[in-house]
Amino acid sequence: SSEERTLAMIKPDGVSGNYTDEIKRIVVEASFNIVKEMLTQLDKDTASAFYDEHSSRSFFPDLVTYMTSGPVLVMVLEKRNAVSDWRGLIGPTDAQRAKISHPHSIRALCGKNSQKNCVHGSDSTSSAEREIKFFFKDFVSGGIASQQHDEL
Ligand code: DAT
Ligand code: MG
Repeated sequence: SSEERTLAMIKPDGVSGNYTDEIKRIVVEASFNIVKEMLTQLDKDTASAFYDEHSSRSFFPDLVTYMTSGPVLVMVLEKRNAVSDWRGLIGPTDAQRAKISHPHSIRALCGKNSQKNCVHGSDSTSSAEREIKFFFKDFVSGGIASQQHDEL
């Protein structure tokens, strides 16, 4: 099918700030199907591995501390053009910039700055594939997925 999947995450400040329901409403309103979801607490190793591409950046230690500061809600979202549509919906990395340039974006809604930006979205279809496998090891597109469908 033409359906595509992306990995979305509501980060610790989004969950603790009670934005989960509002973000899920936006997700459903934008015609995404939430095919998997998992509330989990990232440990240091997991957060570091997830953001491995940024491991040499100066902000990396703070990023790992932030991402392990509370529960996160990880979701697999499905629709046509899921990857770029979700990136469009969340807005730019820096939530302060998002409030100006993309005032209706999710990061404008609940993000604080370039670190505490409330949500994650895969940046490409290959990242989406890696990130979905990272959190849902036995979840492969088109296969057992339909049997594991989690209703809202
Ligand atoms: P995105 O989450 O928009 O894909 P990214 O992949 O460049 O952005 O960075 C991953 C995360 O790292 C980002 O969501 C928050 C953190 N981060 C990025 N740039 C940062 C910066 N300049 N200062 C602090 N944290 C930053
Ligand atoms: Mg990224």
